[in-house]
Amino acid sequence: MQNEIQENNGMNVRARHAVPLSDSAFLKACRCEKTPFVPVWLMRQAGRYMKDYRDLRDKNSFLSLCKNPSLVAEITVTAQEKIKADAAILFSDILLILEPMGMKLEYVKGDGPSLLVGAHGRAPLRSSADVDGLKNVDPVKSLPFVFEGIKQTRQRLYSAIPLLGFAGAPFTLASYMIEGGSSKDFSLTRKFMHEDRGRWNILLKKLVQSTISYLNAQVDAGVDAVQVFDSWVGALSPEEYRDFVYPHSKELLESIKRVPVIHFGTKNSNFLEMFSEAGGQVIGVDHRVSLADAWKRIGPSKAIQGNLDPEILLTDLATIKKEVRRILKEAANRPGYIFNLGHGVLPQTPVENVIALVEMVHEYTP
Ligand code: 1CP
Repeated sequence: MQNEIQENNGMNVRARHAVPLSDSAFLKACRCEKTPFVPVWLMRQAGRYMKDYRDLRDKNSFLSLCKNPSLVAEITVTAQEKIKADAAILFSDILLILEPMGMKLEYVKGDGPSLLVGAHGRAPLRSSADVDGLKNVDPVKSLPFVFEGIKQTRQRLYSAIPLLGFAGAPFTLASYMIEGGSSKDFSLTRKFMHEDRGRWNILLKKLVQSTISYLNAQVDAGVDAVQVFDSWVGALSPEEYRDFVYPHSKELLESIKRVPVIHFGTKNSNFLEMFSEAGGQVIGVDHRVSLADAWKRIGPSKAIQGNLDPEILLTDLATIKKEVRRILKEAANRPGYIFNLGHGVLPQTPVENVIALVEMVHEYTP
């Protein structure tokens, strides 16, 4: 079984990665170059669906895992090796940067993240004074565990596997600060935005400045590409995206120059062109848009990443295979394609299905 798994597509795992890192299928696809197989990795590939992670999590809080570079490296590398993904993503979280900006960050069991203003957590971000009080982050000083985690991961990861760093996009980060945590309708965020455009712009500028320093410091520490997650941008109308978010995302995305940038969003298919224009060499699309349509609208100069519905991984292997084939057919051997999900792996996903999915993508490739 193991041999069978390793030798799909006439290539064993070593052969697949017996190239210098810069010629890895993932980095080639980011540059829209032809690849010998379709590279695949999964958002949230290191996480609660994996027993190895749950075992570590039983003994440690989520934040203490994120702040321990040796465990960060272990979780990142274990996930990549277990599922044989063609890239690893650093184990961390988009919300960590909000702590040194002056927010109290907690992960409450069952309720998700909580974000409140001030060291003692007064209330969610609401006023101009709250915005004015936010600090610009010097990431090397305030998030040293992230960069040490990158260095240790790079040492432990197979040398030809690219390592991705990441950050939240300014809209998605602002939404957690204003809502005080996760949200379904983002109504407080949109109210905040419409009520006082000046205050909104100051907030987003602060987030952009800190995130530029943060991502550049990740590149200095050794990541090979970065992904910017605008996970909740689909809450906006096209006009709201254009007026309140696009200029800020553009400034962030254009400021990261040394590695490929993946710009990911969900539920944004009615303003995908604008989202793509904001920046990123690779556009991450969700499962609510077809790849063929996304390509027409994004154009041939950018690579595309996506877009299997994560719920499909909760079904059976035959269904997964059917969907994988459909998506790969739509990708049609186009250079500049990275297989991924439309959003992150769900916690209840069977790990065998994830392993099988990666194999199916590798096998299918002509
Ligand atoms: O309880 C636990 O064990 C914590 C669960 C967990 C994990 C494993 C959280 C809390 N974050 C993470 C890791 C994480 N988060 C990674 C690295 C692992 C990997 O991808 O393999 C990454 C890239 C993220 C990014 C992240 N965090 C995003 C963007 C991706 C997405 O899913 O849209 C978002 C929105 C967050 C916020 C967050 N972190 C954690 C929770 C519960 C939430 C809230 C999610 C929500 O609002 O629905």
